[in-house]
Amino acid sequence: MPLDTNLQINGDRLWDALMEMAEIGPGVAGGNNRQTLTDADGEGRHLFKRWCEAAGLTMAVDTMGNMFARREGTEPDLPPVYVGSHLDTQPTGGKYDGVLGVLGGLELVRTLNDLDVRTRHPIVVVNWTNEEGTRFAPAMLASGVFAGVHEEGWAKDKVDAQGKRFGDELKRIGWEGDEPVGRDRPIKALFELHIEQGPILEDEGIDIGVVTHGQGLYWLQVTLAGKESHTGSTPMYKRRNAGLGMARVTELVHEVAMDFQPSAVGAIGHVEVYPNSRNIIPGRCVFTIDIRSPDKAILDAMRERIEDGIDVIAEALDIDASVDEVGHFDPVTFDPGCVAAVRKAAQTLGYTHTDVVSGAGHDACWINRIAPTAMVMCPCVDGLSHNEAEEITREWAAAGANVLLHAVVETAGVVA
Ligand code: HGY
Ligand code: MN
Ligand code: MN
Repeated sequence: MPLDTNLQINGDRLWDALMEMAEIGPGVAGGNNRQTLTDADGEGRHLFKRWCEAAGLTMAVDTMGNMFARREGTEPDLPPVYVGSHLDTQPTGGKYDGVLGVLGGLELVRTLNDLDVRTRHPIVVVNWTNEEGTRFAPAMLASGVFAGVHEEGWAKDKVDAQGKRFGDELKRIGWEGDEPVGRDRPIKALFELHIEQGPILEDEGIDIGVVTHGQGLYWLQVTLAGKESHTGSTPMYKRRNAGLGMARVTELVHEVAMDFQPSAVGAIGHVEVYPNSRNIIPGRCVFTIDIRSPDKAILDAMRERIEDGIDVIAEALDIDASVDEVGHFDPVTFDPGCVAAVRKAAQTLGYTHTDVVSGAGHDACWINRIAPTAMVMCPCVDGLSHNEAEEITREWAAAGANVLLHAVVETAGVVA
């Protein structure tokens, strides 16, 4: 039974929730710095929990801090339909990356409550811990443990730049739950609403992205070791300059990505230079290469070209090089049935829509390995994200949440 197109979320209430959440962990330029397992993350979790409980949901938290807010179905034993994303942000993040997916899920529940719509399957709204992977690599860490990709102890031993351990920080903010992660949580399907974080939808004037695939990714942490020495008195021929090596690897990553256009991207976003003194030639540089492609063969070919190139650069500069894989997932093909539900919802509601490949990684990419999963995307201004100036319109937020609502409720089954 197709849902009535009048079944729509309350766009103002969703927008108000987004703005209220954005007040927690504010950035310095209008965005957010609510990094995972910080006090601000803890505060945002408490706000989300209060809202969920006020909406009649029961909250469970697992041992990785993943939050599951359940709306009962008329058939409680049926596997729930999950909807959600992440509340943690980049250090200079926007107000909508991840947050729109979590609060769009909450708004979906609030709307069903308003209209007293019951579904056969329960609905669970999720906040996944540490999607961003900035403070603790890799990204999508807790959804990865939930999906059985990472081992829990390995994840909890991850440390941040100050040497603080993930497991200790989770305890410190009081959000280590008692539910064993990943166990006894059957999933009928999962839908994640997310801003596109790219320019396609806005450039083409399209309301909704029906996400059919996601790019694959490698995060390669490189350590180049040369020799610290005086920038003034060391002759050029005697230098073992790790900083020069890092510059050449940066250029190499860009060149390799450009060689595989249009199906590749590459950059280095994280850099540590030692001893980082104005008049000492860098003795050691540690940095992370981020390469991505929707094509696994291209992704692997890029990695091989870059690793071979690093050896050549190290040899030429008489420095030592080591490469550690600190993040990886293969390109993702989302569940055709769930993707069709998203497409049908957009059609029913009369939104313009197009199939897209997600450039960014998402928790849905891991959950797709264990349950039927799909994503809904809305445009963002100038395709900008991972920048405090990240912006969307109320209309885009509402359209995305309405498509999410219809896809989820169709899948969960409405009880007349
Ligand atoms: O890196 C990503 O794609 C995601 O934003 N964590
Ligand atoms: Mn995100
Ligand atoms: Mn992000």
